Amino acid sequence: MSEQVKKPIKITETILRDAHQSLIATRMPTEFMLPIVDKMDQVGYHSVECWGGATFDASLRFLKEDPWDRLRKLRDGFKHTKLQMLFRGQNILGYRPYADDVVENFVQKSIANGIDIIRIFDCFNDLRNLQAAVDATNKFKVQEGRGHAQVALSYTLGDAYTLEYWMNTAKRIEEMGADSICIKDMAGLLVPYKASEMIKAMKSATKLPIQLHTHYTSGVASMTYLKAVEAGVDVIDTAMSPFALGTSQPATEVMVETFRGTPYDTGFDQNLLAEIADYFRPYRDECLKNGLLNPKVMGVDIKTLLYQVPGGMLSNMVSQLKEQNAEDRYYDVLQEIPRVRKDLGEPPLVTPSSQIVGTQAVFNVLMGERYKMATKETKAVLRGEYGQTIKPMSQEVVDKVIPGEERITCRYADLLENEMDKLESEMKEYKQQDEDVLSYALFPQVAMDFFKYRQAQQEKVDMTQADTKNGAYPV
Ligand SMILES: [Mn+2]
Repeated sequence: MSEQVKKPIKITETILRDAHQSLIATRMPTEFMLPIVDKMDQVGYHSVECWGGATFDASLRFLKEDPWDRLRKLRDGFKHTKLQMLFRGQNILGYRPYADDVVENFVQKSIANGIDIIRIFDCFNDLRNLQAAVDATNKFKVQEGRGHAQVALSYTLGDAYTLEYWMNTAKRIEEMGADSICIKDMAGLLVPYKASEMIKAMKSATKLPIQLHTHYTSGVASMTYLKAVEAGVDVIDTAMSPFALGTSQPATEVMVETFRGTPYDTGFDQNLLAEIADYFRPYRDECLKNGLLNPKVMGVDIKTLLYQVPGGMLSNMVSQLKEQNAEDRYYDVLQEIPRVRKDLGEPPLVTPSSQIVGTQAVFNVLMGERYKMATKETKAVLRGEYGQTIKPMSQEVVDKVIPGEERITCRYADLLENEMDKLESEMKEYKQQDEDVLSYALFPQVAMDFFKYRQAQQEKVDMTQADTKNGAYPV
């Protein structure tokens, strides 16, 4: 063999979505993003992840911004780079399963407003919960001339999650019409040599491109990327250094330099990357100063490997315990989490299953008796509404929590009536664009508060203009 064939590794930049979601509770405002978009657009990224996950909720709830407006502004700025979003399958960007018409409508509006790649995952890896979103993407791909359906497998550990399982699932994803596959390792559980094994196995099972997404939480992520790239992975997710590492992704500049001069060389301009990093660094310092960025999330948390709990779930749990004045039960809850996970059929722990398992574990510990109280969501999981888990759920727990209730084995959304009309009728007095119905569908209360705020702002502006004529300036 002479020279090795060149295969530049492709990079998805996460600083506008997962990086700030993981480090500063998704608080980066649109106005801060826009001035650097032009430079980011010149890098040559495979895509920029900028939407989905918690960005939607946090925009409406905390930043008082219209998430659709953010998407349109980013689309205007990124002329050459694909925009990517994260999508929770049948749960869309929310926390409950929606009817297919809402899923389809959301996909259409996401693409129409600027999204190219939709990364779709299900917290149980139940592919039936991904089909509607994949079909919708394929449908509007034709109509909008844009759209790529990426199915993401939530990576987790357990006896049932064998190489055969991942290979079979990869084949089924190809059959369902997806354009690519992502291994989504939300807690940083995938260690380097396992990644190598897994990528090789999945590459032998499918022709689809494979992307790897991980977090630095357990400290192994950049080594995991190195082994995955050597094993043939096509795309990796990284974050610009000021918002990299810790609970975020490996640093973009570091991975670029790692592969320089190898067949995987990205060809990115390190000076350009440095200019982009210079833009974000003062914001990082500001976040450190105002407490938005807690140094605690920046180190290595090896407990994540022991308990397999994603970072976001740990911080939720800590605040739930704090509210109950029960911080001393932290380790009891940590040990209860794997037991609850087992009772519920050993699903991956990712939104929303992570919150469901975490909250139930807190209840089980604080009530002094397991499942003495069960949340609405735990009951829904046990009834089969969130889909099928890899292992059977505990019969004992089923009998205790939902005695005598019917359980379903079909795809839950098949039982749901279309919802769009009903949703629209509930909020129509505030509707200013079709997308508002979708915001309301996902976060009814939060969206309603935002609509009222938006209206108040608009009226204030009108009043000021009116009063300018009279020479009055009401505040
Ligand atoms: Mn992530």
